[in-house]
Amino acid sequence: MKDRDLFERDGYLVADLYSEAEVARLKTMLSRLIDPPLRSHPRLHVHAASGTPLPHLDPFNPYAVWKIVNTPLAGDDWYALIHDERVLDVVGELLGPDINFHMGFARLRPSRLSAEEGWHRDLDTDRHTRPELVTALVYLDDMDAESGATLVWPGSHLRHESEPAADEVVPVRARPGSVLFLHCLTVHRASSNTTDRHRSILIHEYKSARTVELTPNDAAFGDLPLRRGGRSRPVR
Ligand SMILES: O=C(O)CCC(=O)C(=O)O
Repeated sequence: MKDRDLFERDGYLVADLYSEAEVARLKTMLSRLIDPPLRSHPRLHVHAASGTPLPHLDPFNPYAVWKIVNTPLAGDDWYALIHDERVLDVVGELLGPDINFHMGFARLRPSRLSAEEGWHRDLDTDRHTRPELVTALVYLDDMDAESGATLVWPGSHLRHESEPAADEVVPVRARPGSVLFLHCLTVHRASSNTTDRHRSILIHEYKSARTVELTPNDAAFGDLPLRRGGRSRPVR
């Protein structure tokens, strides 16, 4: 089945896009933001649960950072990441040739941190005139049911209900470097990390150029044009 058909049926799609070496580089970039938490830019928000390092709990993430908002502002390498052609090719297949950026952030789940966020659709918070947004979640760690896999309700982008029954939920099992492409109407949630292993996800939201935002937010690169007519805008 073609990517687009799968996406239209299930409301999500998983693709292995980043190599082991690329994931190692992304983790180094992430480590520079969180250890210690970077406070160099007023619109790059690094949310840490601890003011002092607790390396015995999570050596990769000693300050228990759980969210970073506006990651594309963190440096040129972070900005380049939102232009990744492999990601844009998939997004283009799902949304069409004219693509804008919406926002970028990271969700980290230090070991033993429970997930507070409930079932939701991204369009509920990122309100737009048309449901033409796709969220790309780049997994940097092995994800399984115990380490805080993202839980999705397949097909829920075509339904009105907002919570699945237990047997309708699928945990997204992914390897480091996998990318989950999620329709903005697909019901999903994070789950708790009950292991000793750290788990991080970089999250980039893309949208078609014709959907218009209804809830203004302070996303650093909201509405940045990325592709027109299927061609990327050059970054110099
Ligand atoms: O952390 C996850 O697994 C999912 C993140 C999520 O649901 C979101 O940021 O909207």
